[in-house]
Amino acid sequence: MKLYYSPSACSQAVHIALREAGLDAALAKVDLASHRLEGGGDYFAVNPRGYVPVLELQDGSRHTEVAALLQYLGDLAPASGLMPKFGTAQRFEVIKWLTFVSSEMHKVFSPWLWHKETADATRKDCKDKLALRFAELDRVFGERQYLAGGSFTAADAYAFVIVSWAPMLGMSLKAYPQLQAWMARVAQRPAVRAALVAEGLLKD
Ligand SMILES: N[C@@H](CCC(=O)N[C@@H](CS)C(=O)NCC(=O)O)C(=O)O
Repeated sequence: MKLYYSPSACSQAVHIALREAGLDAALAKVDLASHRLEGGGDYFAVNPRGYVPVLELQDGSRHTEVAALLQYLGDLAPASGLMPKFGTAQRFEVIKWLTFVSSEMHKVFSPWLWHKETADATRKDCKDKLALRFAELDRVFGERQYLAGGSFTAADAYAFVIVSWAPMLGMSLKAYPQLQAWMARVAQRPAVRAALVAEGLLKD
């Protein structure tokens, strides 16, 4: 497999899942400002949308959408616990949170808050909405250790990356102590640390 990624981008959730699942993948770094591949090449030729992540499988097929990729990888490695067994209430819970993170958080941050040309009113609306989401997660983590219950799943990998963008956009997490404690718990996982080191964001 090959993962097209950019450091700190949402592709990091897939990167973390690969490592949690113990699956081998080559990494291809993309510069999202220029949409060029490290070492040369037009990234639009890989993904006409210009987005990371793209996961390339052994057969050469290329696949997108963080929430779908996380489910695929979790299913390849059932022992990882990333995706609970098909048909269980636990799996339903994980899929629910993956969808929530994708539609209610990821796409509120991105593209709006990353683009300098976003109007102040839009920026404020996005930040207000995200503050509500952080408060909700803070309440959730007051009751459970991880998003879908007592153990780390694909939903935590996704939420971790998206919440980690908050400080980069001037949003403090100080008002959400349970959310901060969960971030610290996830950040300590060996697979998460390894992904951050490989992306050049953390020293070994
Ligand atoms: N729906 C896509 C969204 C992916 C996405 O938003 N990727 C961002 C980085 S987090 C990106 O590559 N942006 C580059 C651009 O806007 O050109 C998914 O879930 O994979």
